[in-house]
Amino acid sequence: MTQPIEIYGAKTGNCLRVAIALEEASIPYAVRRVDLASGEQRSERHLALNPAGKVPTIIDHSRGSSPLVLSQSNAILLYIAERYAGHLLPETEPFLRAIVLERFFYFVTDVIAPSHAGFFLHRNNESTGAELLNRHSLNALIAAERFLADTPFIAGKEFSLADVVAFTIVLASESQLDWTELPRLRQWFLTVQMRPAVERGLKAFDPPLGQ
Ligand SMILES: N[C@@H](CCC(=O)N[C@@H](CS)C(=O)NCC(=O)O)C(=O)O
Repeated sequence: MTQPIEIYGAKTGNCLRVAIALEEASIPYAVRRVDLASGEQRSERHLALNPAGKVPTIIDHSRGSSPLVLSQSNAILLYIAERYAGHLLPETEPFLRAIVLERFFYFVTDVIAPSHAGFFLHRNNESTGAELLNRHSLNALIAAERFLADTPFIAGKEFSLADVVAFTIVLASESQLDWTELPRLRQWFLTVQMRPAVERGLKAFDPPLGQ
C-alpha cells in the first residue's frame, strides 16, 4: 500500500463526488473498484470494511497504525475538504463557510436525496411516487439558477464543495433539463466540466485501458 488514501467505489454519483474532491485536493489515492453489478459490495471482504454493503468507502492510512475508515459520502467530502483541500470549504471565513455549507446541504438534501429516493421507487415499480420525487428534485435543481445570479460558482467567487455536489447531479439530470431556461447554470456546468480535477475525478472508476 503506497498511497495514503484508498477509495472503494464504482462509477456512481456518490463515488464520483469523492473522487473529484480527492482530485481537487491533489493527494495521491488508490482506487479499488467494487463491481456493484456482481454484488461485490456484499462480499465478506467488503462488508468487513463497510457493514452496510455500500460504496463509497475510504481508508485514510495517514494516521499510521490506526487507519481511518469512512463510509458516508458526505462525511468523506467534508473530511477531505477539512483535512486536505481547504479551498473547498473556507476555514477562516465563517460567513463564506456558512454559505458553502448551506448550498452543499441544499444539493445533498433537496436535490440528490429525492432523486435517489425516486430511483429506488422506480426500481421497485412505484412509478407515481418515483415521478413525483424526480420532479421535486428537478424543480430544486432548476431553482439553483438563482445561486449563480452574481457569482460564477454555486457559493460565491470560488469553486467549493457546493459545486462538487451540484455538478454530479446536474450531470445525471442533464437530459431532463430545459437548458434554454437555465443560462447561468449552463455556463457554470460548462466551466466546471472543464476543470482538470473534475475531468480526472469523473474517470477515476473507469476500467484501465485494455480491459
Ligand atoms: N448514504 C450513503 C449511500 C451510499 C449508497 O447508497 N451507495 C450506492 C451507490 S451510489 C451503493 O452502494 N449501492 C449498491 C447497493 O445498494 O447494493 C452515502 O452517501 O455514501
